[in-house]
Amino acid sequence: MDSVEIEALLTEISSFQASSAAEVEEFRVRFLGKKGVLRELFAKLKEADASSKRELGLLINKVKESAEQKITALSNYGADEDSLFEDLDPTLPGSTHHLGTRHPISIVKNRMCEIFERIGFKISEGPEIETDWYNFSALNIPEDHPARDMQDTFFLQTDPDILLRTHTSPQQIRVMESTEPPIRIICPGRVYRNETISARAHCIFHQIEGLYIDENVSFADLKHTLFHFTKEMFGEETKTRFRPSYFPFTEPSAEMDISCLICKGKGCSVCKNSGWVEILGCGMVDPTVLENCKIDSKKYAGFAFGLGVERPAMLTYRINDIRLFFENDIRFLKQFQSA
Ligand code: 2NM
Repeated sequence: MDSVEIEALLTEISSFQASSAAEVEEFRVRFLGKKGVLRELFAKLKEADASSKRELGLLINKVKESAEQKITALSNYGADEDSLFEDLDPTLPGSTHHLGTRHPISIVKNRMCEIFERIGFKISEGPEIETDWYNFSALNIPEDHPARDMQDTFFLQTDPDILLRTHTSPQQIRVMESTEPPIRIICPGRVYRNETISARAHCIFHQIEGLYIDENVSFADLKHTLFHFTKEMFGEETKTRFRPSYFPFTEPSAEMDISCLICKGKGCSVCKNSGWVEILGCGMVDPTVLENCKIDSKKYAGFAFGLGVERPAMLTYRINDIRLFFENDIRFLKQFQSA
């Protein structure tokens, strides 16, 4: 017996394949059986020269291990196959896959975006961490405006030029800076305000803001666009009204109310008995803002609007506490089964 013969056995073992349990058994008997190859090898080892005993012993052990491993591998495979057929009941119903649910804020945000996309607006998303210029200065918000207060905005402590955006309009500034009109965009996203958290207010919420810039854009275009949105979003029978308002970045400015979805305008606790619910702010983009973005305000005009996602979502799904949106309680989330 020499190491060449043993190497040949090792090759035989590693290349062995079986197509039935009987063949595996035959292999087992050949190598590990009472009169098997290994018995024989160990017997011969006793007679080997003292000088080569150690080396041969190691090789024979290797043969034993690889034969055992091969049998384990093949018999596992065989057993799996057998039990697969034994245990399989083809009359059982198939296993169902549990689908996740979309977050109600995403459902409502997507519906809002889709309404505007259908009339030619493109979606544009930007960073949540912004600079003073994009969030405030470019939007004509003065140095002493209360929104710039530490109480209202989250600033980076070591650099007050860096902040969490308080609206998505900074993205509209970026687009205006880099795009020649016409511009028709919707900017959805998460925004941050340093509010005391309650059932009605949270320090995180979601907004979509719209912007339309071209030659001869008028307030009538703004109203028609928002009327169309309201009817698509809340139903054909929903009424709208405009109230004059003020924003530093638009002139003139307005807020838009819709007839209360809960009481259909009759008066209830949600609309505080007024029959109306405020849903958005809007106006004609102030020429100062256009010029800040190097857009010629003599040639171009535009309208803009901003609306929150949480309030319409609360009205749609009859949710009375805004905090539910941010707790990720599975019992809340799994109620929003959608395709
Ligand atoms: C609002 C209300 C009114 C607005 C203005 C702009 C921009 F970038 F064009 F100046 N974006 N969004 C705007 C106008 C937002 O939210 C209540």
